[in-house]
Amino acid sequence: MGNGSGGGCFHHVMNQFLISQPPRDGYAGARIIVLPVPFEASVTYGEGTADGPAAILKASQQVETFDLYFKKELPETAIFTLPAVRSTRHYEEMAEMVRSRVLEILTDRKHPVILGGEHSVAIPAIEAFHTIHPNGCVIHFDAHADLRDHYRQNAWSHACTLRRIRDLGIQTLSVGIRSVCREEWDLILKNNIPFASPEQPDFWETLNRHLTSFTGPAWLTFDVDGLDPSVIPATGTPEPGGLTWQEVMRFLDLLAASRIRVIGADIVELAPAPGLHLADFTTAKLAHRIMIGLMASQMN
Ligand SMILES: [Mn+2]
Repeated sequence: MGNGSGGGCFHHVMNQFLISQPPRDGYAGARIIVLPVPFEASVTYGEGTADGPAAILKASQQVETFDLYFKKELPETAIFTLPAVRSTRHYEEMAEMVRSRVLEILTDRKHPVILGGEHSVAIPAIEAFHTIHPNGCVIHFDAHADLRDHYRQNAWSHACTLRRIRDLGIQTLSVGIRSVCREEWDLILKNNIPFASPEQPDFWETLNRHLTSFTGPAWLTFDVDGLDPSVIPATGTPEPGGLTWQEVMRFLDLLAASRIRVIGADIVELAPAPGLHLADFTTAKLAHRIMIGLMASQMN
């Protein structure tokens, strides 16, 4: 296991997103609250997602605060990063901490942005979102359907994330999917689960049609393996045929132009690897784009 974001000997590691020092007005003055969750328990292939949050925070120091794509810059006080949740390998222990933090952030009418960690960190965050926004929906970006009921006897595996979210009765839209098992495919057809796959020729048309049928507050759960592994090679379960960086920008654009208001987000499954710091930087830039493109417009 790597050093994660814990460990007393890593005080020099930057602990704020984008900036080196906490903003002047701290949590109270910020509208976007970053919560690092270095949780990794159900890894099935490559390891290392526990090191994701620290790597993203470190790489974010290199991200330009002015965003050329959306031609916007957030005020210096807009983003505040909380200390990482305590490291544990027990799902329920992590879930309890994430659920209560996210509930508090949403109650304070701020935007939570979780940095994972494996994908299961999204479940308690979305439970909290669902409590505050019972009519809200979930936009799910991923290479994998994550609809298995169990995986290796574990109902809280990263392979079951969307299944657990749908168990809450939340409307979902999966984007980027290109790996589905037979059980998942049967479930998609039986329950008419909305998805858009880059393996299908009408991907953009399908995505657009679904996006226009969704309204209201949303949680964006963003697995970086939805991008092509040539863009983000440092992830546990890479899958060829993913979206390019430009295509993800187009997706964010469509989302921003829709009637969906993204309230909170998680960015998960980065598994930093030596020599692949481009993946850390790309993930940090992506997290910033999500804040600028989808959340800043709701701030005044
Ligand atoms: Mn995935």
